[in-house]
Amino acid sequence: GILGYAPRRAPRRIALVRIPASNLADGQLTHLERQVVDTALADEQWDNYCAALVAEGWETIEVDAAPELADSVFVEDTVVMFGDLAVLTSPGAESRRDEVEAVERTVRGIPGLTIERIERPGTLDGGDVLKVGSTVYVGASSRTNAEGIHQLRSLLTPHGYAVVAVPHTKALHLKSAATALPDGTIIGDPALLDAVSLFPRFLPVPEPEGVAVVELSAGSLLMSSSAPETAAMIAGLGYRVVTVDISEFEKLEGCVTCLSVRVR
Ligand code: CIR
Repeated sequence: GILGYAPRRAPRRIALVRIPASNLADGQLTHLERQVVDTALADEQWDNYCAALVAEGWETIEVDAAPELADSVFVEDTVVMFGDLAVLTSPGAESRRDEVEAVERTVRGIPGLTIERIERPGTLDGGDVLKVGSTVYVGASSRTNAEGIHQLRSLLTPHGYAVVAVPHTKALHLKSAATALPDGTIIGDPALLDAVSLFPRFLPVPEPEGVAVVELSAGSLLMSSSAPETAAMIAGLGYRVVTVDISEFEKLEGCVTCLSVRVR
């Protein structure tokens, strides 16, 4: 500018993504029956998912492909961000442990982050970690054990976060059953939650695929096109809702949150 002001630029927003593995159809299943996965369609849906992020100003960084790690597309489970603190996880499924190494390399390449990790015998999947302001709800699920929760609590307490552990037995991850609107209201499917009363402000949604929202930008949310009634309900609350078809990932117990990690 003429008086030497630096031009104002929107801060860079980075989202990590990871291209689907060739053996995607062999991904872990816990609560669903195995269905035929159309891998060509999955690739197309993944492209559209990434495009939806880019259209809202996100820069996507691809973690190196892991063609033989079936669940590697679900990158959310491998690292959780708390401001500039990145916590690498210790995935609870044996088949998913090797996913973390390449994610760590990618995260180390992003300047300004502090990196910590959950260590075995602790296990923790990022899908079990629901951040609402300075409260961090963690599902004690088949993937996340007491030691993993204990380690996360030790890492986060000095940073001013309260870690609230939540028994979780009816769905794969806590975020398969509940996520949060930008105003902090937790939305979810009561039938998939062990203890809804733990949440201070809870709104039930009409469809199980409607529990997951990703905040794209102020007032804009990304949701699955499998939950039209929920999308309409949330649009009615004053949010702009962008939907993407992720049917092939839903067959593998994935949702909109798990296909990316919003770094900042
Ligand atoms: C798994 O069972 O680990 C994958 N098939 C699905 C992971 C979905 N991740 C998530 O909801 N955060």
